[in-house]
Amino acid sequence: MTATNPPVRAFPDGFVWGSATSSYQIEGSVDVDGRSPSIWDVFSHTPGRVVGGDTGDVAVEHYQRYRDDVALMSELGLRGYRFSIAWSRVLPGGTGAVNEAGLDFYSRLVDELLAHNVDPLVTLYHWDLPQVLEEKGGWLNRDVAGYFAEYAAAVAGRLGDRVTTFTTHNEPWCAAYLGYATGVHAPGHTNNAESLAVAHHLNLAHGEAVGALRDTLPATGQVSITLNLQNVRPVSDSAADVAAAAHVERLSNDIFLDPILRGHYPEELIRETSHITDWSFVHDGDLEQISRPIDILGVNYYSPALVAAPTDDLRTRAAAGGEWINDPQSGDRPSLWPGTDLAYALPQEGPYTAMGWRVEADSLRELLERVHADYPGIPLIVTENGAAYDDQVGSDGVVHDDDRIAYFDGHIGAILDAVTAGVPVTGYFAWSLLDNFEWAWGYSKRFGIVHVDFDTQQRTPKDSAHWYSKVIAANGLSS
Ligand code: IFM
Repeated sequence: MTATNPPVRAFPDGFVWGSATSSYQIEGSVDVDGRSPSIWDVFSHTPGRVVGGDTGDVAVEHYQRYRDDVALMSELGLRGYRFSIAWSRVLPGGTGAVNEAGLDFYSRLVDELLAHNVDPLVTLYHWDLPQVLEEKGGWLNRDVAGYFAEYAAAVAGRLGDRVTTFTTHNEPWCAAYLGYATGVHAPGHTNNAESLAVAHHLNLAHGEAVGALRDTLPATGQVSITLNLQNVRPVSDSAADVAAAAHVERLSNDIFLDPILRGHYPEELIRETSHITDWSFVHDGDLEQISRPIDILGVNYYSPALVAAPTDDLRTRAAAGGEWINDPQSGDRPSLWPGTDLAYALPQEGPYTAMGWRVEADSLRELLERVHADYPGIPLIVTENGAAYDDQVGSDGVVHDDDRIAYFDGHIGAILDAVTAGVPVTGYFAWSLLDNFEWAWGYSKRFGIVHVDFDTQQRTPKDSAHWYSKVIAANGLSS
């Protein structure tokens, strides 16, 4: 009798398997080769902002160790690597003179990736605005949109001969709401009206950058944006709960999707937030800029959201600080969103990751199918998905992270279900390649498929990395 391999639930040929990181979370070397500080340098150095007082000063030394990190990607068989560029390395003044030494680093990184047959995907903005621009008003200053386009052109001019896919923003939701409403991210403002203006200026910056990228890139260049879309569900099918979920959906998803893919903001959203802002930050012509066509939409997904209409009981609990419309990025800390008077996010049942986020893989299928139904015609790519767990290094020196493997297995299976149902998903990027600086959580949360000893900087692939290698090699899951 001959042994047969177990059948594989295969993905379409050409499906891209990769992993993702971002500049401030991994690079370190914050004051070399002309880099100027970003808002995250300032924020992380402000006492009380980051757990343990952690900063990205050293991070995981990727700036120095990038060659070894690329070799590791190659050993694991990754076909794609999604990374972000630090704006303040390229334009230390935020605008104006280009710092060639900063661009050189990314050029070397791209060459190294290509030499190892790993396809680079560049994200231009993963939250590290140059501090000099914060001093000019940051994302509240609409001129920053133009500076962003200038920066996009500089990067595309240097890397566009070798990089095909450029993403403007990563998760503008976080930059707007966590940065300006809840204040748990840089620059730490807590002003609801500001967060909506910032969401618009981020959209505008995206649109202006799309124009700059199209002008600079060869015709084969692909332009995208990555959104952390929320799969929002009402807690019951009562009209009030359904309306509350629809409100959160508009505030979380449609505020980006509609202007970018349909050329307008939802009228209900403007009405529902009229007690906060008059939306006068939207100028004539902005929506034409914002809705310039893109080639692909990046979707980041971690956990579903459960929403209820306000009740006296919820109001009381929220007033006690426990039950704001919370954001899935800030774990169990209460947070405030514009329009909290219309809907509340409820705690959900487990299982949970170490972030306190509910694990529910099928919710990703649901989300992908819904986005495709609502916005047909644009291919999707899952640019982040993954889980933090309280990893323990075993006596053999390795992390046996079965919980993370189960998370990936479930979510990759959910993507395959969506693909089978006809959703055009072209790739998957595990978050994250390396344990790294998890923003306000510092180094206390580990998302990597590769363990990093933060004292020695030693990298050790976890079991999930080896498992993922097999998925890549098989182009699918063993059933
Ligand atoms: O680490 C972050 C990443 O920077 C953006 N998306 C979510 C991840 C986990 O919180």
